[in-house]
Parts: sequence; structure tokens; C-alpha cells
Amino acid sequence: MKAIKNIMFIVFVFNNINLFAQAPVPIQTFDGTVYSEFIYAGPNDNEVDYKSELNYNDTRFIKEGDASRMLKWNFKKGQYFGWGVNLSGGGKGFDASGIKFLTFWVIGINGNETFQIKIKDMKGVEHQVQSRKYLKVSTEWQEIKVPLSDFPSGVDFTRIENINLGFNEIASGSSGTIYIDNFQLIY
Ligand SMILES: [Ca+2]
Repeated sequence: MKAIKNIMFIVFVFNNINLFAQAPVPIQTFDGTVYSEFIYAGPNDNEVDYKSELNYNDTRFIKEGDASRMLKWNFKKGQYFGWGVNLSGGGKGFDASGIKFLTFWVIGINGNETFQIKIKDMKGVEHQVQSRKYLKVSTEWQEIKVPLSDFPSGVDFTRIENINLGFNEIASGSSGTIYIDNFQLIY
């Protein structure tokens, strides 16, 4: 009887794994490499005052695990920078079929920091949404949850090249500092 109960339990567990098989996909936790990160700045990279640094020490600014990432900008007119995760994976791109949301955590040094959330496909088609549509960044950690359906059509979600956060003088103001953690794609 005990053996039967055990088997039934195993069957129950397997059924549930099947039902909920689509676990969140971690894309960057800052606690070890998930997908590689990149940064960009312009129009002249070496003239832009920005920082992108892992934070291991200030635990108030770590949401989960051992680290988060600090992004800091101090722009002159027309300057920009960005941070992102490269999902191109040997040229194939990331197949996000069935994925409904991009989620991550964010906290600001002053609150009300704003930025763009961008998705680019392997053909170079990129679209963006504005962070303020989803939440007002504050001095507490908050989770931002962006429906992929909010991105204008044209991006090939079966072949995503990268997901990035964009900061520019118009969208993000002249200066700011945020910390980010735990980027996931949710089915
Ligand atoms: Ca982390």
C-alpha cells in the first residue's frame, strides 16, 4: 500500500510538472552568468559620463542572490547609454514563443527615474516601451512586468537578439542612478 501511495505521489508530481512545465526563464540575475551582458553609449562613447557596475556590497540594493547591477548616468544634451542582455546564442536568437512577460526588479536612488525597455530581433528590428507606463520607480524595490504584447508588431519574438534598457537625456533626464536585479521571461 505504501508503495502504491508513493507511486501515486510520483504520478501526481509528474502531472503537475507537466501542467506547469513552463517555468520562468532567468535571463540575468547578476549571480553568475546566465546570458552575457553588454553596454553601449553615444554619440561618442568616451565622452559620456555613465557607469554600469555589479553591486555585491550594498545589500539594500540587492534584491535577490549575491549581486545586482548599478546603472548611473550624467548626460549632456543628446547623450545616451544602455545596458542589455545578449540572447543571440550562436546566431540563432532566443525563441520567446509563448512568453508573455518580461519581468525584473528596479530601485532608484532618488525615485522617479525613467528609462526605455527595448527588444531587438536578429534582423535588427528594435522596438521600445517606456518604463513609466508600468511603474513609478521609487526608493523601494519594485517588480516591473512588461507584457511582450505591448511591443509594436514587427519584432520577431521567435528570434530575439537582445533585451536592453535605454537611457537618454530626453527619456531619462540629465542624471540618475538605478539598481536592477533578476530579469526573467515569464510564460
Ligand atoms: Ca541578483
